[in-house]
Amino acid sequence: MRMAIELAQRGGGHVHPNPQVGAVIVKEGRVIGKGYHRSYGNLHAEREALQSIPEGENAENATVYVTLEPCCHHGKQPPCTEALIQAKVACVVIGSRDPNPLVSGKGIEQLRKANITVVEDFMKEECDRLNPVFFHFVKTKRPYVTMKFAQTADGKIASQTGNAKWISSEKSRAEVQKLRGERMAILVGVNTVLADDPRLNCRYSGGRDPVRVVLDHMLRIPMSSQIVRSAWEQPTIVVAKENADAPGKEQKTFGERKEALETAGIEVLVVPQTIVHPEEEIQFVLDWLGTRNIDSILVEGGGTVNAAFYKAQAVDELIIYMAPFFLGADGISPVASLEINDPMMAERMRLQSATAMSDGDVCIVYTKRE
Ligand code: AOF
Ligand code: ZN
Repeated sequence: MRMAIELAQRGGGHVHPNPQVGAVIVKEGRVIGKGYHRSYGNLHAEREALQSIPEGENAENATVYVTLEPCCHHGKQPPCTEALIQAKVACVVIGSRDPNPLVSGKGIEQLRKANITVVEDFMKEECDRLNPVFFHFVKTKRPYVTMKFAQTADGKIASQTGNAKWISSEKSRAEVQKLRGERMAILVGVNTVLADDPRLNCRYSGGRDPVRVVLDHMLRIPMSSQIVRSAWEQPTIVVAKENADAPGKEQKTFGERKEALETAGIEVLVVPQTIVHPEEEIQFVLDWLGTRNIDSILVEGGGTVNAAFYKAQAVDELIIYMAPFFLGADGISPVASLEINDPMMAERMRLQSATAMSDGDVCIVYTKRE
């Protein structure tokens, strides 16, 4: 199964929105076939493994280790259960269950009906870790939320002047670019756009640019910002609030600003007035993104947005790059006010990994406790 997991990982970044899956076929104590799901729409792991068996050998009476319950439906590919039954394997050892309602449990049932021994939940936790986004999205129809920030060892993301450059090391920053390519969308608040004028693309070779989502109640995003200027090349959604009106010098009405953004290639989602709390709004936006088949988002703050996501209990994964220096009490915190008086009341996350990066940085990954 460990070998199957390693194989599955090779599909990372290529199979989305399908899961990463690996399969290994063992007969008389020898591995005779190996396969993994290589790219979206292509052969599933089980058929890849069956096809890899050398001539003169076959899978009759073999044991198949597969990281995910074999599918039993016709999608872009024919059912894997059929291939396994036809090959006359004796036993199938499964890691994760497939939450896809078209499969869930039915794949196992079909194999058992064909007198194949099925072992379930084998190294389930390790296998589940291959596909957090897939599992989450199939079950909830909402994107898997990864929040990420780079902070100092005393928990600050910028100096008091707002300078957030050069907190984390080069290697840490390269990892973030890679992550942007792996998530379908990236979300920030308009204050981040006003402060940094980011492009929010993926500058990792081979990675694709995420859809950009900007939370911007009053449509304050400047027409001259990099995001607006590149909206035709990289899909962009601006989330506004019904009847929110902008202060300031700009004389244009909300409707006029909305139209100008739409003309520039931006989709404007207007949150209805009936939604009052920021937490409710987060849930509304996540539901809406889900209907657009956006299965994953990377939340890159700032503090107000981070606080709203945390309060809404909408953070599925938290990635912190911690750098080995202080900025002190006058530095800026990654999360705006949460009004938590009793630490016992705060939602605690589960440590998944802590990895040493370069130049003294540590990458910490937390996941939501279910
Ligand atoms: C497997 N092995 O390698 C994968 C599976 O459209 P299709 O035919 O590619 O089907 C996609 C669904 O099949 C996917 O949502 C998941 O339930 C299952 N993926 N199953 O047995 C694989 N990639
Ligand atoms: Zn399949």
